[in-house]
Amino acid sequence: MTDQINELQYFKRSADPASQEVLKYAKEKGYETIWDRAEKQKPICKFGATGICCRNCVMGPCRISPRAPVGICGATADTIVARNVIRAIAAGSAGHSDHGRHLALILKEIAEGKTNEYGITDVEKLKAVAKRLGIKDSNSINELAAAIAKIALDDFGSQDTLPLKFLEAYAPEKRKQRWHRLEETLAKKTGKKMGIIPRGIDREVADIMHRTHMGTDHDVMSLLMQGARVALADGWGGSLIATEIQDIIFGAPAMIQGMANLGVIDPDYINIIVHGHEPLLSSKIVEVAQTEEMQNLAKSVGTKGVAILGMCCTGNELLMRQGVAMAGNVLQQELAIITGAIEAIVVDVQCIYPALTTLAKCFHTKFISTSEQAAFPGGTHIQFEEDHASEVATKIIKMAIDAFPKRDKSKIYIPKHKSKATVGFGIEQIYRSFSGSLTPLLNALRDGTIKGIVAMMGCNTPQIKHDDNLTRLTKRLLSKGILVVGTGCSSIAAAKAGLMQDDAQKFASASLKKFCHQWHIPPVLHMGSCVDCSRILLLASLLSEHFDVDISKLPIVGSAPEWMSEKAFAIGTYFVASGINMHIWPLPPTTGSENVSHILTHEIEGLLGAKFLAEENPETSADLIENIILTKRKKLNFK
Ligand code: SF4
Ligand code: MSK
Repeated sequence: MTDQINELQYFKRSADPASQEVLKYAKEKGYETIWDRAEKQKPICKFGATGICCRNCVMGPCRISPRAPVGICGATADTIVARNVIRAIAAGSAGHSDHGRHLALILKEIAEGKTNEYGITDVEKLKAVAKRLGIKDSNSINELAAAIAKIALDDFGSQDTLPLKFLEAYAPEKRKQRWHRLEETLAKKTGKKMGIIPRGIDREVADIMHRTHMGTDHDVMSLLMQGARVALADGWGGSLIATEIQDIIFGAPAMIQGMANLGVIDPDYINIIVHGHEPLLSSKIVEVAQTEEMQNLAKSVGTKGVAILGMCCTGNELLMRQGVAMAGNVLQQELAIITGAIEAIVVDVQCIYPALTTLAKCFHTKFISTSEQAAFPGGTHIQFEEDHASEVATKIIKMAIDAFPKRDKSKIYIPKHKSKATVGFGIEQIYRSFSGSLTPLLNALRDGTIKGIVAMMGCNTPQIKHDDNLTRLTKRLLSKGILVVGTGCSSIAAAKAGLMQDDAQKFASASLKKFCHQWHIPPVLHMGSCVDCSRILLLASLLSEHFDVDISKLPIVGSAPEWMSEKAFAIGTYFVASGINMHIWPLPPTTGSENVSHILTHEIEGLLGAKFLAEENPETSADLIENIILTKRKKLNFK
């Protein structure tokens, strides 16, 4: 009986069978996971959860309660909640955008001939980006690359009142006009300048740190508009720059077959997991691991070779370009180590649990951090220098091979589960899939073959049964004839659940199934990593131009039903600010202010044409999303 109850615990923690198995095994062996730590944090602090705790100066911390309805300085719950939420959006935007900056700097080095480690793989994409940015055509690839890098880097440092050049070049005209009109309306109505069009990526992040400093901006609308502005600097700036330059350097994704889930771990190999967000080092590790020298070295210790496996968005970058097998999404990082067959987990930045260093010590696994920006006490740090990328990659692979003899066979526990996935649907591949034109997709949307599009994104959190909301919501949407596109950990959940293979058409409505069958696409399209939510903006932008309507009129909705990171909230905010309604769960820490909650879920729609909606139950969420889509279709006179 007790065993049965224990078993139920694992079903409650994750919907993914591979994770359930390893969770059960972890409990038996006494390995602590994020779910155990989440239990220890209960009950959750209601001040933090509702956003009414302020630590912006040391007169506090202040907490809002019936006894103390304002902070020591007089800041209200509205101010405190709005300040906290835009600081979170700024942090998320900074994370994505800094990723973009690294790529822009590398592109500059490539253009100047200062690195032999990276080059331009996709000349066609380079030319397309240059054209889009209005760069004069040139026969010199390096000149084009230099000009793109300069515009990107200028967008980071710009102090201008003019919009970012990337946003100017990529955002649809109707949306830009709406932003301009909003700025004018707010100025007229309030007598105060409130900008939403980003001027410089770094400037908008710094602006938030400044205006949320004690005693500065206390007006909710003023604060939230700046939150929308920094998010737009992320979506149409930093993230877009990351996506476009990664495509130039590593190649725009093309349809490719991959595998996902813990079952991809093969004990016959030296297994190295690459985890985090940036592809600069991880792609080099893949490249070096394939050399005869490394494979032979791995064979010399009695294995079949070296295998590189992905985790989270670093994994997504490699999966969609090179078909590198994906070990799992964010909640599975500890579970991968617990399989006992991982020689090294190599991390760059973001979404990496510091608990991994302690867990890795229970095994022979080397935890290796590599970024100047991310240190992990208890781990091994090998500094990544772009100029010595091959050398660093070689050192890491050798360290993993050296760890292998210490692998304890009795500790190996690998679940069998893994699923095939067809991935790599960047915009270029979407065109390719429809024989070079968007017309089939446009017609399908118009005649109701496809009712609408949902952009599924975001993370997992132990507060919600792992992958459950994501997969149930996705299946329900497919059954309603709604095409799903995905990024980040949400797309890994779909891949693991088999929703990115032909067979998944069985979950789709008859018309969506026929459409997918006709064009040989799965009903859930993998569009990449978290920064690649910018690809979703571009898809929306293309549809808006083709249908000649603002993005807010399109039957497109975003959803992050298991989100946890500040970056996910930044994405949700730039979706809303770009005119895409955004479904989220869990609730963000905004419920401590009725005013802020009302603006985000109601009033903002009148200003930007979209809003946030929060719902936990995936089936109810699907109904709400469908209703939004049907309303949009009606207004567009679609069948
Ligand atoms: Fe308290 Fe105001 Fe300081 Fe915040 S800024 S901690 S509300 S005194
Ligand atoms: S990795 S931000 S947990 S999607 Fe992009 Fe996953 Fe969320 Fe990190």
